[in-house]
Amino acid sequence: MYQLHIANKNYSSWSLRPWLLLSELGIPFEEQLVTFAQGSGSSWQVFRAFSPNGKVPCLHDGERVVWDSLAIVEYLADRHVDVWPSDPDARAWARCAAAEMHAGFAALRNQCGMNCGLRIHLPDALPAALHADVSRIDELWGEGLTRFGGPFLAGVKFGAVDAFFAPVAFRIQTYGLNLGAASMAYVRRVLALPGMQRWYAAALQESWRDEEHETEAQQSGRVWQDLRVPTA
Ligand SMILES: N[C@@H](CCC(=O)N[C@@H](CS)C(=O)NCC(=O)O)C(=O)O
Repeated sequence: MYQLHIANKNYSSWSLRPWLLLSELGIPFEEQLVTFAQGSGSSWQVFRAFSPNGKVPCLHDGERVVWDSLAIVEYLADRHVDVWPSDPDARAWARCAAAEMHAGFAALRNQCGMNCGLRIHLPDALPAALHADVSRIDELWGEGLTRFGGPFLAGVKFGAVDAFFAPVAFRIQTYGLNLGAASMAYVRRVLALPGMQRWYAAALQESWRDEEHETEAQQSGRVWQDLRVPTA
């Protein structure tokens, strides 16, 4: 059976992507959760025990080791149906959109780190780069939903492109970001997925706190709610 190495569910946006894809497609896997280590660079040393680049997620399939979320998705696509849509137009679009997420949206990733259990007020006027990222996501989602008819980004079925944007749904919830009506309806659909609900419930039960992620959250805006269980 596949073993998927991930980090804290509250923080690890890259881990969420393959975890959600495996969960929603009903592909059996064993989760190996290793919490972030305190201190800059310390996680790298810990994660190196199972991941060549010292990062999560990392998939083990017997002796075979596959690291990086996009490579994991492609590895799964070679073995399972419905990772990418079967329609060639939808498949090409889904791959482009997932690649754009994988390589881009730096402002959103840096200024609105995933922190599932927190609720944060951002300043009224979003920094320009963050505003541009949010607008592009709104545009991209609108395009996918219209062109392929929804309810998911590349058509009727949930797939890798939705998994790639799933952490954005948590960010929208945490930071109260506002997108157009179609995108907000899509966010509600993604948050309601059984896999997302399981991930979220587990994230709220985590009593670990990672200093670096917590500081980032404090710097991004005003934290007005913390729904997580208290620290251990
Ligand atoms: N491009 C990588 C990014 C992976 C990544 O940055 N993972 C973070 C956790 S969400 C990590 O392992 N950080 C540990 C560190 O940098 O020390 C992917 O797509 O998997």
